[in-house]
Amino acid sequence: MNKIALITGATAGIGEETAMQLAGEGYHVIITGRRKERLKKLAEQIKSSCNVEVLTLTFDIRSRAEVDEAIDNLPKEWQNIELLINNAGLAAGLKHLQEGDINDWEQMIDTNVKGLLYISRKIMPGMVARESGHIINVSSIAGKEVYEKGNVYCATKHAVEAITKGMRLDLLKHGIRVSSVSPGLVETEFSMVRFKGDEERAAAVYDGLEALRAEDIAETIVWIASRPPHVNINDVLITPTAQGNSTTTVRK
Ligand code: NDP
Ligand code: 8X3
Repeated sequence: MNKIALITGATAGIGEETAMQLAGEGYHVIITGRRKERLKKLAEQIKSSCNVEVLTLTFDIRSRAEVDEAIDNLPKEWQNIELLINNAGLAAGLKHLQEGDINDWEQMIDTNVKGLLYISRKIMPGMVARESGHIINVSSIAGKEVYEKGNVYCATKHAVEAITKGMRLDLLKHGIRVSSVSPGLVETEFSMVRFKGDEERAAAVYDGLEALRAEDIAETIVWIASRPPHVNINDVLITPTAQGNSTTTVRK
């Protein structure tokens, strides 16, 4: 029987590629995000190339009510989610704390921390009841290091690291695996979002080095998910070869 995976933030970048690769591995996929048209397009793409079912759920993960409604109304055949990929997230702005935009801070905390918790809280009880499941959180090198002006984004990813460890301990006795993947620079829409559509500034982030691609992270997620049941990959830190750390050591 095909397993079910739910991927948050599947309208772009790492989440979109992960949904495609998991579908390629035979998972029925629930793809989520705010942009309905993109979800529809991805669903069509997956259905045309993989013999799996796809369900789209459009919601803003910052809204507890929207998350609850989406998960509470899952059709019966979609309720046994085996794999949860907590990927939806963003960086908004890059400023010294003393000049930071508080709306940006709230957006990052609400999405990267509270949103991840909202959806996990809805899905974990089913996994516990079935004594089966795997949660993979997309953290970041920013969850391990702090770089100048990265302050609040780094704080949210440090929180993801703590939540991942907490989940692992709390779910241990139920046989549920909890992992995280922590990427360095990946060329997605991430920097366009961070710099609010400033294409030049976004492109400059990846200029002169070969960044990771969404595929690289998706492959890692698929690998983590496909280990034998007695193996839990706790964390994979993955950077471009040209990136030493998340601060200034980028070889160009
Ligand atoms: P993208 O901007 O390409 O994709 C982000 C995804 O998150 C989109 O599908 C977006 O969907 C979704 N999302 C954002 N806000 C919300 C929201 N409020 N509600 C629901 N979905 C939301 O970025 P990436 O693919 O790069 O990022 C994916 C994850 O990887 C993030 O958690 C990011 O922090 C992390 N990461 C990225 C790195 C990078 O260098 N790119 C490095 C390390 C970690 P929509 O807008 O349709 O709602
Ligand atoms: C994204 C990686 O280093 O640009 O999480 O913050 S970084």
